[in-house]
Amino acid sequence: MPLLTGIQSPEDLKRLRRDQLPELAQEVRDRLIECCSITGGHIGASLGVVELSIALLYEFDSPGDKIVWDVGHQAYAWKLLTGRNEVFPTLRQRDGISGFLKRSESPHDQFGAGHAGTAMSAALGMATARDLKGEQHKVVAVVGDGALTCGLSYEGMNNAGHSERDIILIVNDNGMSISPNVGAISKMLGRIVADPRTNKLRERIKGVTIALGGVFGEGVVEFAKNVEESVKNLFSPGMLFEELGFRYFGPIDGHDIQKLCDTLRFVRGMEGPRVVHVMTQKGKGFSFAESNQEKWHGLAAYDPVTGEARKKASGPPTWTQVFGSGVTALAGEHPEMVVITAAMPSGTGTGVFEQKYPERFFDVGIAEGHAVTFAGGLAAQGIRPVCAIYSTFLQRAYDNVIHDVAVQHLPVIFCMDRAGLVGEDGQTHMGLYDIAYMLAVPGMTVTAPKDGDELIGLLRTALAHDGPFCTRYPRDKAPAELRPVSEIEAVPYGTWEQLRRGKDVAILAAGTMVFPAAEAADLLAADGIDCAVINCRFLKPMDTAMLESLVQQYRILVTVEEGTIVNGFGAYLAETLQTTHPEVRVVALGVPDRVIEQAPRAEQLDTYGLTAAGIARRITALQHEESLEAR
Ligand SMILES: Cc1ncc(C[n+]2csc(CCOP(=O)(O)OP(=O)(O)O)c2C)c(N)n1
Repeated sequence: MPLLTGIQSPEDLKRLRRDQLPELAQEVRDRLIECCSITGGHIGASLGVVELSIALLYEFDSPGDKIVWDVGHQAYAWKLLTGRNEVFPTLRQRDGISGFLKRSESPHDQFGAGHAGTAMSAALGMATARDLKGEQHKVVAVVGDGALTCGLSYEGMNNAGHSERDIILIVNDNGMSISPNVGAISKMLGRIVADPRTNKLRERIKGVTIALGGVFGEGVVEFAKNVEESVKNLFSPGMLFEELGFRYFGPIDGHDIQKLCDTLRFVRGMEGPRVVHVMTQKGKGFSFAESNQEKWHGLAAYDPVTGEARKKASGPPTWTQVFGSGVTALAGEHPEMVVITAAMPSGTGTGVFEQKYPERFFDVGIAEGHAVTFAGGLAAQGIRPVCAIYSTFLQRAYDNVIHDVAVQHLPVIFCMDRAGLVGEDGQTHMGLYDIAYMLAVPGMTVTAPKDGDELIGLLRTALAHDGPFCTRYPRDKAPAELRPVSEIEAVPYGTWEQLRRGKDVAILAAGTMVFPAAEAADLLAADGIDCAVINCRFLKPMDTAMLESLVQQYRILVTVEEGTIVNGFGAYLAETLQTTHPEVRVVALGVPDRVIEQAPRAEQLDTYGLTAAGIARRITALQHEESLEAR
């Protein structure tokens, strides 16, 4: 790869001749395909923006000019070309480079990202800072058409348009979110591209305006410009953007590197808010990724020759699969139930439900806040919505959860996938905060199943419950053999389950920590420490009867949860007991209060002591401490 290996920084890239850029693009693609075949990752999105990444670096001066990518999953080519080619094989590995954008990783990663929809707002913040400081540089936000389903993107555009600030929005339009993109904006973008007449007409009108200027002077030009505007608006693809105050350029073939360079150079030379609409193909240049764009959005390690996964799925189903098939089975018994996803039908396992009940399935786009309020509206009219949203993305909708659901005591069911440690996706995607944020919501029932059957049982409980209800499960296999859904009963509301009796310590475990806690008790028994183990499947409300009996028997209650230790289940229990039973000590085990780095999930669980051995170690140390104190 003679060209790519010579590029340590954008300066090296700029030294290439323009006619060498297609060759560089091919080398970048080859490198992406080769490296991701070992590490896995978001290959499809990144293959789609190879030319765009090169052109941006060729025509702008990063990092002086600020290029702000939205989400960051499509920035792998960007990484290769901004000094990270050599370390690229460490992508998504422990201590390796991030699969998203990280300011600490490179001065070219202007704004940390992982969640969609932030680029426009962050870029406007940077453009405003530039103007306040009297600096001169360009600011560019690169936003996918999927991210244009985020309300936040429009909040930023609304603020930027008509501001007269020098800011460029590049819309990377590949017609896809993770799944095919949804909604009116997506349809509008599709219409723009589908109609070549609009482009020709625009060009002609522009030509006439310029020609009139030459002949008749300023007044007529003004008039002609107004005519241009209104005729353009009649036919124009970019009407929405232009109404928002952006000058619209496009659509442009995002794989034609010469055209991209020409356009970016032209647009760079202008001022004010402007948008460049770039058409790309997800997975470009890799046949498997081109033909199944949803699967190749992001995936585990694969064989680059056959496109097959290197590691075949085996063993029990994932929690996601259990949820997807369970919720589909339950829908037969509950005609009033609907399912909502925010652009994640495959990720949340709800694609199966969509196939069976298309009219009861709603993909609302990357719009978690809207998803929740939409669910509130449905629930207010007697429909039973199930919102399937990753723990990390539901953070976006916290006010909607409180204001639009909980305050009105509406029976919306939140199913939070990827709750807990998420492995290689890293910092931005950790599902570590939902226990804390959901416990704080008045009237919210907060639950966590220990296995697949219990997840179905809790869904049954949720459907029978009059009020907001949430449950959580991780990015992992679901333990236990699954019984047929029809045989699984509802979990009695607000109850815990005592799995083991013991005289020394009671371990109160939540969700994924129940089985490790039970195994820890076995390990501890061999060392003469006798532990009770409680499955606290209801974190709120707690099983007060069982809790009362526990505090009569134990001086130490050890809670274990796969979530931040700050304001988690342990903290909630400690607060509950501090006045009624000050003699009882609550020791909370969980994830420490820090940003958690990428690594395989099993390693992360081990690092934070959330394994049988880790729990046993902590309890042994605790017993030792207690016996020293007692002396
Ligand atoms: C707030 C939020 N919700 C969901 C996601 C999951 N997600 C990652 S990429 C993506 C699709 C983004 O589509 P687009 O912006 O068009 O980029 P593309 O992948 O097509 O390049 C989604 C839904 C996310 N990153 N952030």
